Amino acid sequence: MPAVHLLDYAAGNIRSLVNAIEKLGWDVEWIRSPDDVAKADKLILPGVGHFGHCLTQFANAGYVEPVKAHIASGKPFMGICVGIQALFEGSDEASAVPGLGVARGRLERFDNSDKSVPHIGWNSANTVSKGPDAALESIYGLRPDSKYYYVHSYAVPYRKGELEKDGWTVATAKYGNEIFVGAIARDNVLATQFHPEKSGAAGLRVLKAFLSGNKTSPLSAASSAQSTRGLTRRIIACLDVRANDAGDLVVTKGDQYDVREKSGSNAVRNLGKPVQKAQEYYHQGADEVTFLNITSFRDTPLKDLPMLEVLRQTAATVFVPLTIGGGIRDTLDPATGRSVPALEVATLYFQSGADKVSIGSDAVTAAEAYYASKRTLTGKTAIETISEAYGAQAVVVSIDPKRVYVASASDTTHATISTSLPGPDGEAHCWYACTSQGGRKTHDLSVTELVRAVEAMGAGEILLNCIDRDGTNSGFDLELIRSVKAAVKIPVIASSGAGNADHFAEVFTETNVDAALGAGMFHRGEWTVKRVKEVLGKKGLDVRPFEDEEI
Ligand code: 1PR
Repeated sequence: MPAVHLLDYAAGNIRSLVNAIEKLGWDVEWIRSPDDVAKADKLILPGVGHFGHCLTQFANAGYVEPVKAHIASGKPFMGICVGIQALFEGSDEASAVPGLGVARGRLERFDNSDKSVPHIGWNSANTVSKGPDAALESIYGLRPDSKYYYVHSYAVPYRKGELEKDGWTVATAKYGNEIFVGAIARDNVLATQFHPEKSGAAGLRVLKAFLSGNKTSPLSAASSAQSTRGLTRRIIACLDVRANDAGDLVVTKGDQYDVREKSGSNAVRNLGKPVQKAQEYYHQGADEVTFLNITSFRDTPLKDLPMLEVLRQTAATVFVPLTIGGGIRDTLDPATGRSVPALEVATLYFQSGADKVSIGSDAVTAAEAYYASKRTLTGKTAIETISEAYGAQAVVVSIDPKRVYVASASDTTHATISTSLPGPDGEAHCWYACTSQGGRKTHDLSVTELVRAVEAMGAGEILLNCIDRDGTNSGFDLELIRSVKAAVKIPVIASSGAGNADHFAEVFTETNVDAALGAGMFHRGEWTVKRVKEVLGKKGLDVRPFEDEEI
């Protein structure tokens, strides 16, 4: 098998990149010291997380000159995410840390006054160039009508002509009103701000073009039509997973968190095998897949080796972002009695192929401690340690709120909303209480307090469930979603209650939520992700175009 060299300088979680390269039939060889760089023919510089941490590690390990020499030698070079950022002169994320200066420009933080930051999701990489005979060509397989997966808070603002003046071909994307650099290419260099390894067929095509040295290829007139240049509406398929009574891991789904059959057997509802289901949703066009290991609050996930295997098999075949939740907290290894920090548990998940981890119960405990200590950040919580090590984009907080009705706002110390869905006794006000342990324990902490605390701790995204709506097929709780969106700047995923495509359309038009998630309607085969997206497209909502070609 041909080989590509990957530079290993401890820059976050790159398991997904290795999976994608192997899927394309290439071997990965690691560069673990500066002397190894000269051995590489094709070199990839990955990197996830914080510019300052990555570039400092990179420089301290002695890679700056050997990598510059590789680029200058004309041998193929690809930078991904922090790998493209490294090529520029610097970043506002760590102003004192220099980049390699191969390309002119600096990274700036996205303006969050009108949109969520980080920028997470599927966006464009628009570029069309003309070949020698004026025919349209795609650069490294990039197509203007495709969408690619981005996750970052800093980007190089696009200023027309500046990079082009130095010979770069530039692919751009638009977030809100900001146009930024999505990818650049010149001679032997290709670099992408998006993650090709997590961008489905469109991304694998780019990676393959780099690996096989196909810098340009003909572009059909249809593919050269620029898609709407913004972020698309993200649809996430969620798999609640647990062991059934026979001990096998199954995808399950209940209503209001009760996953047992209501009649007869009282068995755990079995809706399929986790890996197979995840693959199905990937091929239907799901923008992300989330696994929630719903009983791991009882046991440590260190005992859950089958779950890690599920993740491994899924990550080797599913090339969109994978999130895993359940049991991410400081824990005890039952085999040795050793205490294992949450960061280590998360690392186990990342090494098995997760791109993000989702923290539930532990976030509630951490938020309570945060308020009890007058908003002190200890740096020791699961959210803080994982966010510090892997970047905020890798930390999702999953919330399981429940409505608490009150007759009047003065009946509680919590901030209430006036609701259009009155309570059982006609109560016109409510607040949302956080729960933990799969809804078993209710806390005197409101969902808005929780999200503000976890945003301060460094969470990158909120997965907003709703116990009242879970499994009801009655649509998302728009009032809950609006109140959480108003409280934080990080992206929010709406969850619980989706029963048809119109519910997705409703949540995207009636709120400014960033993504929406469905479970039961997909598991029961009532809807495919593809059909949901078709309906959204017809309603004028921008979704990622369906691409399922074998690469
Ligand atoms: O607390 O860190 O160990 O994480 C446990 C995780 O498991 C939490 O994210 C929690 O939300 C989840 N969980 C625990 N018990 C259940 C249960 O159902 N008994 N599932 C559970 C949460 C909610 C969503 C569901 C949506 C959409 N399920 O995952 O998929 O409600 O469903 P729908 O579209 O069918 O309405 P920790």
